[in-house]
Amino acid sequence: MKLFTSVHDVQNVPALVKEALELKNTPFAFKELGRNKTIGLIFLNPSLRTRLSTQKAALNLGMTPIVMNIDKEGWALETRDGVIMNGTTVEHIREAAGVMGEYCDILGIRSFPGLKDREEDYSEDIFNKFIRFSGKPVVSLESATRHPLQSLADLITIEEHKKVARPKVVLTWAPHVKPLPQAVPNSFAEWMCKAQTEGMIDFVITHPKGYELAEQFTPGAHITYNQDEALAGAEFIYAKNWSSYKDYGKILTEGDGWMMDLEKLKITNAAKVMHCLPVRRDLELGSDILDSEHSLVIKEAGNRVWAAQAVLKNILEEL
Ligand code: SN0
Repeated sequence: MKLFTSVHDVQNVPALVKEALELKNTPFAFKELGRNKTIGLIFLNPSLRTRLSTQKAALNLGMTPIVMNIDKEGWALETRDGVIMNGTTVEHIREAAGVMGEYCDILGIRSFPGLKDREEDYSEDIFNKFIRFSGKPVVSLESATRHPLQSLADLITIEEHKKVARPKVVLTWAPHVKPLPQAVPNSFAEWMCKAQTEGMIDFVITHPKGYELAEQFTPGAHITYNQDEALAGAEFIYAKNWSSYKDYGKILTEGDGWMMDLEKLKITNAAKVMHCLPVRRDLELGSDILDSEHSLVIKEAGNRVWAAQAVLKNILEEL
């Protein structure tokens, strides 16, 4: 693997899931693989799980992780080309990424969308510039449109906890007070659609009208505005808020009645409930679920280590 920005960078998804679960059993089996190799983890936005789990994955493989919150600690970054830098930005991404490539063997980048200009966000301009100007393998730690390490951890978690051969997995929109990116649901949908074609799961998406995801992320998914229809008989529920893609970056409804709670689980097949975290209790997801046996959120976050470790192992093997 030379790049990890989406499910399309993975040749064999079931094999990668299996490899991650094997690493979970033998975390230090490849501790020589990353010796004398450096990974730079560059954050333009906040992080808890991604930052800690990717550092831990790198350490398990014998790598040296170096971390920078470039939004707070770095020079103000210019990402546009062809501008005279006589304003507030101090350093161009061409030099910044180039220098990072000198120090690191692998780079991880986190960069959220602006949620103002859809074309700009969906062009993944910042990400593509880091890839181009660093000249090193880049791992997405969440980009404007995707969060593939999260989605891989989600699939690992489903594989680990499933009680039937082909569970029904439901992505359900959740209420929120802030407009959030589509990155997590886009990416989850893309990975689950792939898992569906591999025969691992059946996949359903439910959301209020106006919250349709970009079609490129949902090939073969069953999509319904009727949440009850989606929840009926489900084995895994993935709750997540996102802002509108059509009416870009907007909140269209307060989402009354869309929050998952224990009552809503009655029509499922004793579903396990997932969320990428951070979660706003009793706004996005009921605390009655979060504090119950139905919740997988902590185990899911734990699996972020094995997702990152499987990806880094594959990249290290091709360095
Ligand atoms: C991010 C998102 O993409 O939805 C990161 C998820 C891993 N979540 C947030 O920004 C939550 C912000 C909030 O105020 O709840």
